[in-house]
Amino acid sequence: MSITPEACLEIAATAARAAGGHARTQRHRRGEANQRLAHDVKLALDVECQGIVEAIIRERAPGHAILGEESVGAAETVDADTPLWIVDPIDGTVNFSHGLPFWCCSIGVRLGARSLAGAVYAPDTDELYTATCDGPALCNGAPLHVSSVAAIGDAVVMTGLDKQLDPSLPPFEIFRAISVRAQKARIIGSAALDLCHVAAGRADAYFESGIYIWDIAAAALIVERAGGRAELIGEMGHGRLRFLASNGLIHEAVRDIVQSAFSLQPST
Ligand code: LIP
Repeated sequence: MSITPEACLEIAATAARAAGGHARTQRHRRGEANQRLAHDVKLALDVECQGIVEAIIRERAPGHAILGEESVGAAETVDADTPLWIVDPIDGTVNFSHGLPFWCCSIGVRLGARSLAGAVYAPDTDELYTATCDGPALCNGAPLHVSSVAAIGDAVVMTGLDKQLDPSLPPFEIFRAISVRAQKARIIGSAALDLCHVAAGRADAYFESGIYIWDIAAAALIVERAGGRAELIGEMGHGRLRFLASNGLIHEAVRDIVQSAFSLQPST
């Protein structure tokens, strides 16, 4: 199934803008919840936005596979020749549900293990972050580049707290360990936006444990194409991931911090 990365990006950007625009204009309905969990919420608008993205992909890229946060399980048996569209219709759902501006629509496209394109649209700032596997990382058309911060003590490190939060488990330890060593640790509650901030050089690294592929599929490519580094550190089962991205210069330092906090074996 042949499609160029540029064509994927055009579709992903169109779909991200359409879904993000729908959520923005319908934000007065942000309290409509299908399900409320201890540390998460499933919004009616999340499902609607997923539907908007899927309709655009199915029309413009028929036969491609789709894996979405709100349509999980639909794309578990994808062959290596079929592009997979990985969708988080509203990343930062809890922020959105409270009216905080840190949320976005994230769409990544992969062929096998290779990322072809990614688009992240942040409606409240009207910022569209994009990249293809062979093109530059851009924000609203302007080139992005990671920071040149080389010392962990000068770094801002974005992180997040696992949805399946248990105060006795490591996320608080991770936050403490990063806070002690970095200039600042920050939690804004949208993994895709965290990664875009790394790509834009506003933050220097991002680490989170317990996220899913749809949180990072688009923006990890954007970090890499902005000159940074993205690394899957571990898989926790049930699709949950430990993921690190950085400007490249402080990558090992952050990895050492989180691995010692988790008592993991160093990766090879
Ligand atoms: C969220 C992430 C956030 C993380 C949350 C959650 P959602 O995605 O982007 O950074 O801390 O646990 O995964 O659920 O809003 O799409």
